[in-house]
Amino acid sequence: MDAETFDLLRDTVRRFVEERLIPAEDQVDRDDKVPDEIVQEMRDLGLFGLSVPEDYGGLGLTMSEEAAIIREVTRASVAFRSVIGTTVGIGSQGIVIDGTEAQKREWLPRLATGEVVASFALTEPEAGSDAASLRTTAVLEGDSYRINGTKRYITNAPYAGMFTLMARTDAGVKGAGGISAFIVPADLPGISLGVPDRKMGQRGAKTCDVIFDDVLVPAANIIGGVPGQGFKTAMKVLDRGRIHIGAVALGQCDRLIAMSLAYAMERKQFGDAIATFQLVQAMLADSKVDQLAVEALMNATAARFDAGEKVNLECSALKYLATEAVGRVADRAVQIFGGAGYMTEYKVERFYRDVRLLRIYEGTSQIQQTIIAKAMLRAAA
Ligand code: COS
Repeated sequence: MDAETFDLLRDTVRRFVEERLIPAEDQVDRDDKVPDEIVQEMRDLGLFGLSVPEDYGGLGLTMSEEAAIIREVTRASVAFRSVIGTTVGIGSQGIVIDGTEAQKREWLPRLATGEVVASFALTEPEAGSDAASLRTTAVLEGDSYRINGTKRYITNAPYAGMFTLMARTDAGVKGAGGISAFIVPADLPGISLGVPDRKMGQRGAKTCDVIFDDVLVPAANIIGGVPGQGFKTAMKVLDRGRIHIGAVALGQCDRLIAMSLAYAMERKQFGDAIATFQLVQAMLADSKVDQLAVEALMNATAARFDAGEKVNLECSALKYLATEAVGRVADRAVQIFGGAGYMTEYKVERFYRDVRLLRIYEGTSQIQQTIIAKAMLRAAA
């Protein structure tokens, strides 16, 4: 996208966040749902199609541009990002990265408009961090696969029109090599949803189990057409997703710092605004340093990703740095607000709970550390 059009898009999103999303945050928290009219406005703005190439009806943003837009969107409650998150990110990108031309033509245009919501189904009751141990089976019968298994904590499953599903097509291969990625339309017979999960935070973002009971999926729905490649597809999707989550953490840092500053300048104790006290200034400064460090690594990693460099170590480093940083920023925000920080009406306690998930999903901090260290050891060997 040319710079001028992109600036226009960013300004439009910024206004939408200020005028529509932030004022609706309390309602989303109360109702545990993003209002339908806001979802429609997100469709109208093209937000579901940020990462779909223009040839397939999307905006075709680069990773750097996508990260900048997601940063704007996540200056509001993360529940809004969640509406588009799986369709822009992990749910669609398997098709974009590894899909056949026919798969792209069939699915991407409807994902780009938001007509179809995509979900990513990797995690299982007994396969979380150890994704390669997943047990969902896909057994070839004629020209279809019969799929059985349960997927857990699947974001947007209640709204999904399709799942990018990882299942074991080769029972003889225990680890990553036996796994294939499938495009599974959500209306196939045999698919059912568990009850919605009750969570620590992120009210308005929906997750639940998805149960596959003798679901027949055409063999032509294997992403890229070749069985056994699904784990690698999932890893490539997650690498990219980790830049996206870095942007989510950064947007939340921006918001929390703005709230902390405003409160510190207005709240008076000992006859002065608490922002004049050096111990409060130290907390503000530490949060600014965290924000600047995340911003620098995000911009550098996204730019190198766009240049086609191999950056999986950096993707993990960014996800790790950004999500731990926003945890610290949220904790300081609660501290700066003092007693008010613990009270629901001041909102920072909600952000504090919301951002806790960022250090866990799409690969825990500990998984990122092991990915980074393994890459270092490989390079040194
Ligand atoms: N890009 C491309 N290919 C990759 C890759 C990447 N980033 N990471 C791994 N692979 C490939 C490897 O090259 C290897 O292929 P070969 O067998 O041909 O060499 C294969 O995938 C298996 O890799 P590896 O042996 O490293 O896999 P492990 O089972 O050790 O697991 C981790 C790797 C732990 C990194 C992986 O399971 C993981 O990311 N877990 C976290 C899962 C997660 O994020 N879950 C969140 C829920 S989904 S929102």
